[in-house]
Amino acid sequence: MDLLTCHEQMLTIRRFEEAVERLFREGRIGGTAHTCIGQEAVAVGTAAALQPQDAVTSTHRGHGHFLARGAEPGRLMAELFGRATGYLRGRGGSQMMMDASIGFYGANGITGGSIPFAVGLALDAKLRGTKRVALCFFGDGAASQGVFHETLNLAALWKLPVVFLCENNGYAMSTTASRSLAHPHVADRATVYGIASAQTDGNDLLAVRQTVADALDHARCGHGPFLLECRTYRLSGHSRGDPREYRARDEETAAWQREPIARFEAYLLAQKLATDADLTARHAAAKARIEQAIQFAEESPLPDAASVAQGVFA
Ligand SMILES: Cc1ncc(C[n+]2csc(CCOP(=O)(O)OP(=O)(O)O)c2C)c(N)n1
Ligand SMILES: [Mg+2]
Repeated sequence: MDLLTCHEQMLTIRRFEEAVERLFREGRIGGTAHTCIGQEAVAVGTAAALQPQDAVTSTHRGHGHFLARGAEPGRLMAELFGRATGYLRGRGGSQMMMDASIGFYGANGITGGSIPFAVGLALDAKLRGTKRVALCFFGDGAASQGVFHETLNLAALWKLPVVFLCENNGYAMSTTASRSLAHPHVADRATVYGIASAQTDGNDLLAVRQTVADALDHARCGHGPFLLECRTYRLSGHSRGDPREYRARDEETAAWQREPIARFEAYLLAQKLATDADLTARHAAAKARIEQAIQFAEESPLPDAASVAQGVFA
């Protein structure tokens, strides 16, 4: 993925997430969703480093992961609207979305729930002798779930090709990472399992892309799992309608100064890869893409009532 495509993808994600928050406020979509405003560089930097055959598992906050991996905004929006054209024909919504054909093995509403899926995918890759690496996203909150330790242990023991990518956005719902992590660096937990690890600035797209590429290479070459911590900030509320009473507006204002898109744009301008006029046009194009996605979703049919039992295995 070239640098301008990375920029385009980050803008698509930002505008998508802003639209999702607005559509909830307006009562046009139901259920719930967790947006990733401020975390776009983690999703896109990672996608830029992945190879097409690689497998990704995601979290409850996965729209950015999915879009960066190649999901169509219209079909994802249609899923949130519960329409038949959505990725899961409108049955899954935000926390179930998946498309294995683009190597995206699902979001997950269970905190830490997708970590063992990635280990299963990595075991499959190892047994079949493919060059696939599985990468799982999870949060700082999920890092203290028991399943994280159980799977790290097995993955290390079996030397599986898996990258554990902790998106440390500083919060698990209203709890700050400083109140839930005994030691501030999740990456250091790799030591007890004897696996490789790194930390990087998750708001720096180029740093994420490079560190993820190194982690993937490590796993692909047979050196076993890699634990990578990307430090970022969740500018969004936890989920829709979160009044964010647990943190000061000053903290958010300071975090907005470090947000990844403006930061990457400063780089593009400094490197003369884009002009101010280019950036303005790119912002307008991203807005139009998301408006089209909403229109596609709203004009799509609801699932046919006769299909209600399809995909029900109970
Ligand atoms: C097993 C389980 N426990 C609790 C919850 C409720 N819950 C939903 S999101 C969340 C916080 C997760 O925090 P983190 O892993 O840091 O991800 P983030 O929301 O910051 O992206 C919690 C506790 C859940 N969904 N599943
Ligand atoms: Mg978190």
